[in-house]
Amino acid sequence: MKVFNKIFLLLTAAVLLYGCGYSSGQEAEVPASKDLITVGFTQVGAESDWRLASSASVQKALTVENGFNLIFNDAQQKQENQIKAVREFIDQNVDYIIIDPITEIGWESTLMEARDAAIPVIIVDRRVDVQDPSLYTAWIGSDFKLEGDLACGWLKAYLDAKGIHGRINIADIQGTLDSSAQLGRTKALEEAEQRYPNWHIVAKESGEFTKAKGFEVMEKMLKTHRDSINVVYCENDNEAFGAKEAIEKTGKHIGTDFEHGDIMLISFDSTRAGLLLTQSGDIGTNVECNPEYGPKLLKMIEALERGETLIHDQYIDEQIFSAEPLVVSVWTGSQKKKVTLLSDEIIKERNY
Ligand code: GZL
Repeated sequence: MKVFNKIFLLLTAAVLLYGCGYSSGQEAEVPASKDLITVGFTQVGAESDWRLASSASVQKALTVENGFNLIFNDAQQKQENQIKAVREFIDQNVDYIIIDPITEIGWESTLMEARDAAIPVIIVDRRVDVQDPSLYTAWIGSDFKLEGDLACGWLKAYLDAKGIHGRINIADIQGTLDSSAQLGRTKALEEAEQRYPNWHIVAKESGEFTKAKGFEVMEKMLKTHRDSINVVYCENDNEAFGAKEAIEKTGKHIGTDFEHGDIMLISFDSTRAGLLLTQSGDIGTNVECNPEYGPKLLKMIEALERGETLIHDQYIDEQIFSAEPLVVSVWTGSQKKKVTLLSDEIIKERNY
């Protein structure tokens, strides 16, 4: 713990205690001046249900009770805000910096500044694209290309099982451009289009991982492509919620009966609301993107405090969900993954 932090914390505790009305003479439990680990965390923003769950997971884990002083920064989906926050963390001489990078590029100099200040950096969820990976101590996140391969593998298996071999027109509502999640999920769809001659991506635009933008982009796509869209590949649930509203506004039906003009949604994140739409059949398949990083980050920092070395890159485990019994497993081109058939219990357990 840096001296600055100790003084800062004791002053903060004193202000908080006074402000919390401990003037009643009640001996307050001043947080033991135990050596709290100060962590600066710059989060992408609050753009989606997934993001809110990711923030809650970290805030629930890195608590004073667990020995942490968490400084949380919401970058509001602007990389310049994240870079500014990292520099402030460095000025405050925090013990660790955690970054969930909005986009992969543009991190070299900021990470060098943290290294020069001898502050370990952990990258979480999305990735940074830097020449020298030793600029950060560890990364833990999702395999976004695999997520996309799972979604495309499921669609292929479903179409085959239904005997649908004709032209399939796909609209891709992408995530935040240049984010790892968008890059991986889009790449998987583009590769699938190359692999399957009857698949055609007829529209592609960023819905910025939000419901509002998803609605706007879907409306525009429907105006341009009218009845020719069969599948909408939504790169997260909030976009799917917006797309569903836009489709239903035109009077079109969401489902898998393409011959009669149905439009099928595919989505990512597997939030509770997303899984409910998957259970109802509005979303054909929903690929999980696990936001529960808090406990893992806590363990990683505790290991570093013990002087241990971390595995540099760790993937977080994720599933693929559907309510469609026709597809029991998916071949992604490199691995076979069992499809989790949705149940009320699974949805009840989903807390975000
Ligand atoms: C993926 C994460 C994405 C989610 C979106 O790990 O970065 O960002 O899929 C979120 O919901 O906005």
